[in-house]
Amino acid sequence: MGEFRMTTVEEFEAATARLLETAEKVGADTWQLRVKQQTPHCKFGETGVCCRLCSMGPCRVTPKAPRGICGCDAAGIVARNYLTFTAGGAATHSDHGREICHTLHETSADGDYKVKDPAKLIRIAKEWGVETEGKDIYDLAHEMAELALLEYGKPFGTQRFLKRAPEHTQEIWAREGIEPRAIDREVSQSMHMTHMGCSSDHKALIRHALRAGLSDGWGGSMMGTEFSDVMFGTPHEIDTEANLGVMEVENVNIVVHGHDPSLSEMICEVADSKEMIEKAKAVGAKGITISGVCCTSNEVTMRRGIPMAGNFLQQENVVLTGACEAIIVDVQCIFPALGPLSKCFHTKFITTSPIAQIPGSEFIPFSPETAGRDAKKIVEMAIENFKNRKPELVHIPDQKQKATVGFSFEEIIHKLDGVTNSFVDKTGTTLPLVDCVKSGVLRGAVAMVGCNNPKVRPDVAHIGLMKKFLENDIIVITTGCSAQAAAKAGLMDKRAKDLCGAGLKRVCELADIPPVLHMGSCVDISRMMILASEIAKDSGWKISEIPVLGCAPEWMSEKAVSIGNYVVATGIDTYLGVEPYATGSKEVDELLKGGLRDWVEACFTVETDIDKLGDMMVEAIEKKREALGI
Ligand code: MSK
Repeated sequence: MGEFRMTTVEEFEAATARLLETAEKVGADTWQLRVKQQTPHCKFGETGVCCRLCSMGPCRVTPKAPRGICGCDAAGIVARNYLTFTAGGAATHSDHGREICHTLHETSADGDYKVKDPAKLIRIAKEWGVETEGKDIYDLAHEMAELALLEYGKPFGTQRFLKRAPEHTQEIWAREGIEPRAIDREVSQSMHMTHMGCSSDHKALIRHALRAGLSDGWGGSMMGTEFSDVMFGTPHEIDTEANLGVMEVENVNIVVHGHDPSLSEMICEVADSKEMIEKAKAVGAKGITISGVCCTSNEVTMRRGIPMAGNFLQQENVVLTGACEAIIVDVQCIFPALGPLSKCFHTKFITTSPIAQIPGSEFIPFSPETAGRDAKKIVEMAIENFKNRKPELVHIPDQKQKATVGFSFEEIIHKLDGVTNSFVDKTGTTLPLVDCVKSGVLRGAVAMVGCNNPKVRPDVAHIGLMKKFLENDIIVITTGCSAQAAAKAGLMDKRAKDLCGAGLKRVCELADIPPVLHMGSCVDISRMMILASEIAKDSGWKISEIPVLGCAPEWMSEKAVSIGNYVVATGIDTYLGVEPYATGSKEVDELLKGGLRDWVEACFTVETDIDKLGDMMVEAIEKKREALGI
């Protein structure tokens, strides 16, 4: 297997420093420079007390001026801002889910999009009470797509997937009045509540933030994940690599970035064709390398083993290599900076969605109806661009790690079945895992998610915390840019088991898994909700009693706040390394960091000292064990 060595954050930084020299040479602007220009940040904004919801203001609340012109106090202003932030995230994730449902509606036996996991489609159809017997799989796919789309705007009832949660959790949601109804309704009501002259009661606003978040996690995101699996395949264990060294100097390099797999799946299909490889050879390249950034990368790595070039704060680095023929983006987390930056190189910056149109890009609208043709056009543009490289600017850092990925909920269960005989005699459940936790072989689990944020030294929090958890026999499941940080460091290499305590190391050996399990993209945090629910049902514990915690140490986006809300509302204590803009109101701050426990049995903890955050989490897991008497 060879000797294993982690890549350190210092080594990441040295690679970035070398790329920044190229940036300086070509006069490119980078986020490192812009952070300096934007620091210090506005304190009113940072604490959430700036209100610009009407044109009487903007009002900024201070001890001397404790109310806005309309009379709203700090608690009302902070809570309104928190709710609009959440609604932005819920809308974004859910709209991604909606696009997936539309793509499902386009599937056909001879079309660009097919049903790759019919068993999963049938399983969900039965769960939703849809007759499946004797139905053509594509008729069923279209029927399910229509039903799924109705989840966005149905006039009555609540989200269909809520029934997947344990009864106790469903009772809490009903008791607290936070069961999400139609997804668009929860987002729309958020905007209505925060409009001038509507809600200023901070408790009502935060309560609705939980509901809007739940419409994302148990609605839009869950449909995004489930129907992506139906079309593109449910992920199973697969080997890949991570970090900028996955780009290959002699190949045409195409980088996919964003979130929606509909486009990237098609790009991968086309780029893999004999025709395109021949074309690449005709322009002097050896072949085509597709790699990814952010969650589009996670989607295609989970299902195809496509290598991960990097996470959020590395998106400029892929262009700075001078070896990126095209960076193709769909939606979300795309720096507008890629426009001017790509102009300093030969890189084609291609936007494809009307939702994310960016100056300095070439806009090639992509739609599920013409997917194959659109993807071909884009790949051909990248190939043609190979000859325009400026060799003097080419430098790909020699840095990459092996990673084993593809741990969907189904794959985790499959892996557990492999060790069933060692623990308990029950296949197809989470019981082997529960048994490990009960016996103390595993102390618990942490769901690590979220972005990078320049407020935290990039990747340091993700990797440092993961290492601490592994040493303490706490298994890590992860998604999003956190997953990519782990992969770049080497923590998804099975040999990383040697970094674990004796118990976790044994579990990794028996189950043949790495200690950090890649569960997918940001919408795939819904997989984590399903896992937590199944553990609760199998163990008889409430979700809030399981020694499992959520953690987003470097989060930055509205989506992350929406996620935080639904993870907490599902009963999982969640730890953040960056403050949400809520410290300007003692009432809101205390509600988020404590009061929520009375509503949903969990709350947020924020600690910007990452070492301390890790210690608090290890202690919290031990406390949960103690409370369970295990
Ligand atoms: S991509 S939301 S920076 S995790 Fe999902 Fe990464 Fe955060 Fe975007």
